[in-house]
Amino acid sequence: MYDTSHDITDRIKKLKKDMNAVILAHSYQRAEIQDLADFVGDSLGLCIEASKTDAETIVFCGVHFMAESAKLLNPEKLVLLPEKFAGCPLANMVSPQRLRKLKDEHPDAAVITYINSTAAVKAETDICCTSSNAVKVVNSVPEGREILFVPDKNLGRWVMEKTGRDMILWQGYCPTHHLVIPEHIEEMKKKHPGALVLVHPECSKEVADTADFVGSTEQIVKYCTGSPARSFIIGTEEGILHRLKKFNPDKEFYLASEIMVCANMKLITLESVLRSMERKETVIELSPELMEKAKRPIERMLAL
Ligand code: CIZ
Repeated sequence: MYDTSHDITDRIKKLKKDMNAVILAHSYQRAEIQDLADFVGDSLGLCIEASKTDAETIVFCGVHFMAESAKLLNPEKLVLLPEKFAGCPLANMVSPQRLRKLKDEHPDAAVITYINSTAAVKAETDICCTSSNAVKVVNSVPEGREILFVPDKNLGRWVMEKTGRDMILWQGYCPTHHLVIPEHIEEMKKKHPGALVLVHPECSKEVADTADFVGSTEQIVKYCTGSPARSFIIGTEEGILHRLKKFNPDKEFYLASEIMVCANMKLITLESVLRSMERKETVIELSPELMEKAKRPIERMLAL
């Protein structure tokens, strides 16, 4: 039993050394987890950082599909997810069986799958994308070829607008982003006149249309850090505010709506990180065949 967060943090740091581990935290994690981590960022950036280290163990503070991606890109490393029930509702809105059925109906289509998906769905995919590179990935598909875009309908619609390409959109969505409505933004604009509005492309069209900038978490951080503006209304998961404030202590950041908190992301606590490292759980295990198939669309994306 440990009394204070200070004790827990010291214990985690010792275990990290003993296990030759690296701690990765997604930008949507709790502040204390971000402060503990070796790297903080988006899911793909974190997996790439991990592959550059000589760590033997990756403790992935994020949700299940992210830890799977870390395993795909670091097959020889032990990957631990501190909370086994930290899932992603968006990733769970598509199954490989249902995707195979849609592919059967569109046998010539290219399948583009958002990184927010399970390894089993990635295995059914031609190429992956992130919210940072989705436009580039869609533009890489030859004109005239049909595209199935999976699973986020909001990101897909936004990319359609940006590229002028028509796509068949899987009807999935991230509840944390999709449930925000323009009235939330209007209310925040009234409270904070002059603040710029930045939202994630997982938000609905109605919300994206109210924004000064639409982009991924990394693009939002870059935009705010480089902007001469002093205050910002942020339409993505609450955890990003910690990073934004850290990089920009003299600027003001306001969450677009108090509903933008992902309960799955917040399952991970200092206590669960410690428990996970002590007990070596939950280990991410994928069969060699699945790894082989699911890695290919990520490699294609990275090669672009
Ligand atoms: O790719 C990620 O990590 C997510 C979930 C969103 C983003 O925009 O970074």
